[in-house]
Amino acid sequence: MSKYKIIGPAVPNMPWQDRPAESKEWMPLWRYSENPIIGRNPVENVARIFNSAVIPYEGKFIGVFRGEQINGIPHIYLGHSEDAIHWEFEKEKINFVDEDGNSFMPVYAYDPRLVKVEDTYYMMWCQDCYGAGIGMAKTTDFKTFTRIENPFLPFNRNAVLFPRKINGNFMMLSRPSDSGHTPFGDIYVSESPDMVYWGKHRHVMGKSPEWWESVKIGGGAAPIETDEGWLLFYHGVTGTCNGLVYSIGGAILDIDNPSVVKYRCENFLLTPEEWYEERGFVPNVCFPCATIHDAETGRIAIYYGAADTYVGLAFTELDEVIDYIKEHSVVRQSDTETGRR
Ligand code: BMA
Repeated sequence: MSKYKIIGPAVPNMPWQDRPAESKEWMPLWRYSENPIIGRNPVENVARIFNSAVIPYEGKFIGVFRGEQINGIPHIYLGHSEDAIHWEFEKEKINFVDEDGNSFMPVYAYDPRLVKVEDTYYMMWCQDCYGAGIGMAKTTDFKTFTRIENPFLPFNRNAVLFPRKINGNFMMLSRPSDSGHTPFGDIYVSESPDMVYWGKHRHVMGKSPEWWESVKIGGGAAPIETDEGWLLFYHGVTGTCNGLVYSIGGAILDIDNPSVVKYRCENFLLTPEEWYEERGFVPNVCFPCATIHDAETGRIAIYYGAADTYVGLAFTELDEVIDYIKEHSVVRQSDTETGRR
């Protein structure tokens, strides 16, 4: 009998691997043994795919992938998969259109997230907005991607939509900061009745004194609805004499007021340890952008970019990860002082 419940559909064909015997049982996540699931030069003229989002679609899986072209400029590529592990990519980057169907491409696009709300799939990414800003598009068929209004002023990154409206409004996490290699950043939440006008901006949680997330944090995968609250996998960044290190953290937000942090794990859930996380275009990066999860079994697969070069897959189970977050939870005043109550 499971202790906690994922609220959502069953995904019986989701990727899964039991915890391997050699994995430390006190660690809440374990890696897929065949990582990385996407290697170098995966598409003609694309050197690396990483920081990407996937979702169940018509009994199979579909995803939006950050493809670093061989001119160094990132764009988003569509991928299809039967098992959410082996991916086939379309050769051409996604051609975004405006509402009249005319091509409307961002100058660059990276770190996409993909979230279904009701019958529509929304994609959000980081793009040029005279500095780093958030771009958004919607699709219902993964053939036409229509851009919608930019939700926030620059500078901002890591926009992550909640998978359903809350109190009648769309809700989205984001991480306002400055342009360039942002030296600071907390997670905020904003609301919109129509995906055009966003407001009621609230602080959710800040960087913390815990060293692994002491520089900045940012939303990762779309929050998972559970009977304990919204389970959020996010990234936390530390600074070293040799550059930044990105790890995966976990928190649980209030189900009706997600600006309120119920539990926040003081330990990272996953940090760069494997060669594909430590070695690549940017070393020491684990950057979560999506999960696939099954309400029937409580299984969760986390997709994360590794070293700005590869895509890795890690697994956990709902009971295990929630208990771990609760047992190691430290919620500080900076996570609550301006939270909506
Ligand atoms: C961040 C983003 C991510 C990237 C990370 C590490 O600022 O640009 O796309 O994975 O840096 O380079």
